[in-house]
Amino acid sequence: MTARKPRVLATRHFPPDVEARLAANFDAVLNPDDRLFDGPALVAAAAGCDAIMCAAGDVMSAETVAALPASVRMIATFSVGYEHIDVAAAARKGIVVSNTPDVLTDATADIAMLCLLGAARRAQEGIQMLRTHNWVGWSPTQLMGVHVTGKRLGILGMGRIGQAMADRARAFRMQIHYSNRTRLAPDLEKGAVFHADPDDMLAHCDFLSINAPMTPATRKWVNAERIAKLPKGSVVVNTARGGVVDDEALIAALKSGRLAAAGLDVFDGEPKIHQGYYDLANAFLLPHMGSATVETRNAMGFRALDNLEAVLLRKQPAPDAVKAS
Ligand code: 8YV
Repeated sequence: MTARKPRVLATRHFPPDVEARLAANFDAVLNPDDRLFDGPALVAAAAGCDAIMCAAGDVMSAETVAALPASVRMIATFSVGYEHIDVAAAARKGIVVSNTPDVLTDATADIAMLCLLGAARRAQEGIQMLRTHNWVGWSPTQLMGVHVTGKRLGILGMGRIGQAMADRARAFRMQIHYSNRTRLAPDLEKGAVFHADPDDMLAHCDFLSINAPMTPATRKWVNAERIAKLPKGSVVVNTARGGVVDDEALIAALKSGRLAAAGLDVFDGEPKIHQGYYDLANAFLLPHMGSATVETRNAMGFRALDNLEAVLLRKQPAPDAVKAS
């Protein structure tokens, strides 16, 4: 008799190569229509499942995790961020939680640089002018933006993505400042200026890039008080989590000209983003595309599967198990 394959619920429609491997190795419950599950629907869909492969939009609150069927032994999220999962609640039920670090570092740092450049160089306004047939020709004062080369970039959160962002910015001869829970070793720091207190970094930021995870400590970290510490005319970039920014404060600073521009790929409460952003010409906005390359999304899926296979097929620890922060 052949052993039953562990059953895995895929909460989203994942890339074809990822779903093919999922279906080959597990009894896969797929979601080809990519319908979104709320908590109760997710609990119902997980009936009889050994594990759940989810993504960042799936809110796994303590309540939802507590209500999951006892058969669920693992939650593998198709993301590096895992603030959508109550990891402590999962641990209480003996559920292993894994994420997908490393594989989306470059793609996300690329989008961070795109946001930085797009915001600084008024790409949003230029595209709009051209596509609405309002470009009447070149003019000496048209769409003058903020110069990037040689400016100071402050990075909040110097993990993998922050470091990859710094490497890209160095090619623009930017001077890197950073703040991180721990100071990096010199070979990783590469001459960047460390600020033990992130508030002390703000005065040195012509550009501020948020690359820190969403935690209770970073919730609405970019607020009115901190924006006031940035040099006038600086640019804020966020490719981490929308909740790290106080939208009201950022929008007010963009409106008043206190900040020159913002480049944002992530939003609090996305996809229902603050209405104020739509009215701002100086906000370069993307719909959470940080990891959206074929190679990266496949790598994320394979990394989630590496974890599922280790735990469910080989009875080994999850290589990317995460703990409650
Ligand atoms: C993912 C991300 O695409 O991995 C993350 O944490 O923010 C994104 O790049 C998304 O979260 C999918 O789950």
